[in-house]
Amino acid sequence: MPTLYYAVGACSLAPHIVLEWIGAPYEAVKVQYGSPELLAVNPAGAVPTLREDDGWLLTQAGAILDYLSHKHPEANLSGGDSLRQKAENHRWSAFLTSDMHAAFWPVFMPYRYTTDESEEARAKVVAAGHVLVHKQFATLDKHLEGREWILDGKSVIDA
Ligand SMILES: N[C@@H](CCC(=O)N[C@@H](CS)C(=O)NCC(=O)O)C(=O)O
Repeated sequence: MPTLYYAVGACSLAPHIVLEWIGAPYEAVKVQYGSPELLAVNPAGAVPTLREDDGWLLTQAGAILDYLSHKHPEANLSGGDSLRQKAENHRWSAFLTSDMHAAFWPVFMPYRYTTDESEEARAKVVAAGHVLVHKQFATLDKHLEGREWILDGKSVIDA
């Protein structure tokens, strides 16, 4: 049974949703960022991290989502197997796990983006983050116009 290491309000929600969609047994372990328990399975101290029964560990949300969709083809969550459908999967996975995800960091962790500890400096970093987040959602909104799912049918990318 796979184990998903997750944190509340984090991007680990995506593989968590996919594990629920798949419906096969799994264990969810709630962790704190950078805790010894998490560092033991992921040197970055970050979630999501997936552990298989034999001890094999997989990090990076995009890789975990791709792995789960191929491990459970019966769930039909890959977004299609043609060359272009796979390319679209990679495109949106990269967009969401890099462009979109990174846009949120200045909003949630502004102290990582300035050495100025004043409230004013941090507020400016948060404001810059909001601009980035709006930009990324505008790209996603435009793509979703007239579509129900990001790829061809419900897929791990929607999670
Ligand atoms: N590129 C990684 C990023 C993972 C990541 O940064 N996750 C956040 C939660 S949304 C985290 O655990 N952060 C802990 C930290 O930065 O200390 C992925 O896509 O899985």
